[in-house]
Amino acid sequence: MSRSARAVAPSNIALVKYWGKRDGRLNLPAMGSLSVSLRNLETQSQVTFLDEEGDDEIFLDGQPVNASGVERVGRMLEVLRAKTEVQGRARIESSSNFPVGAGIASSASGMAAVALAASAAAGWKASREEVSALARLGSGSACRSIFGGYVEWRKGVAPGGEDSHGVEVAPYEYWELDVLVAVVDSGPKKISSGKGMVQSARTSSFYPAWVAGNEPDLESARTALSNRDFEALGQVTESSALKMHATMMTGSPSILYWRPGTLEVLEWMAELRASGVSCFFTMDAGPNVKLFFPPGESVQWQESLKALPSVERVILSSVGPGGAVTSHGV
Ligand code: 2P0
Repeated sequence: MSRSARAVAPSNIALVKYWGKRDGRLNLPAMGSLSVSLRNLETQSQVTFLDEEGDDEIFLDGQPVNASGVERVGRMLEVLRAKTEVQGRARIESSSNFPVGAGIASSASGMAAVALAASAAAGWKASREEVSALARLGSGSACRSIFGGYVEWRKGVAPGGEDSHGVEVAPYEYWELDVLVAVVDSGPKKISSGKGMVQSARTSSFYPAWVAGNEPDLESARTALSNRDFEALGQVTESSALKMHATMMTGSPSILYWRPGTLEVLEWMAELRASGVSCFFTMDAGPNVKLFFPPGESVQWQESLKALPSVERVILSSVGPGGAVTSHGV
């Protein structure tokens, strides 16, 4: 008797970033992070456990996933097979509604959707925190996409990672900030986040300062969030993104994810802010820029952002809900 379930999970963008691991196999972070889940940027996943032996089959947007994807999903399935009765091979079909591998946290939403659907299909009676820790095995930042709104991923201390999972610190309704994603390059990135962060930790002389600044940044972000202080949240968010990119750039070999379009968008935003508009930016391990605005205030800037020569497209988003199982059957 095959069992299947379907789930959806959002992408997320960190305000206070994760960049460095204390355990690569379990994706245990060297620091905490705080993100928002993004509306309109999501992955749907259908997971079926079949009554037959054999290799798992994993597709993303109709194409078989690469070896790294198979290995990462395999880590989650191995845990589920150990915790439940389910034994047969899995068939997984996912689809995302945004560019994959371009620094819009596609692995976060993809792995979170698989973790939710696979847990439900396997009949695992788990808390959302346990599903979040499972998603972390697929991709570190995926543990945050299980939840909606403002999500903190605590570093944790347990060697097995049981306490290293997402925690919803405020629901999206608390402060529904607008987000414009300026896509300046939708191609896949040349170096994965996983490899990049190992390289930064090993070789950047900035890395110790980056780690030391994490707890003060988290504290500033928590305070800004509890006061709904847009400017203070913007300051810590931009600082965390720039320190992370400085750490990447100063490793050996240097990693530079930025493209000319990245700077074009940053300059556009600086001019907007100089004219009195409230906004701030962040970026992930990629060239695309995410711009934050107070609730309901982004749409009027969408067209002029889209008109920049290097902007391929603009995605309208906001702080939104978390992942969910959408159907469940035998
Ligand atoms: C973050 N990023 O906090 C940071 C900021 C990218 C830049 O987490 O190896 O796909 O699976 O743990 O989570 C992207 O890295 O890396 C990421 P793994 P992951 O959102």
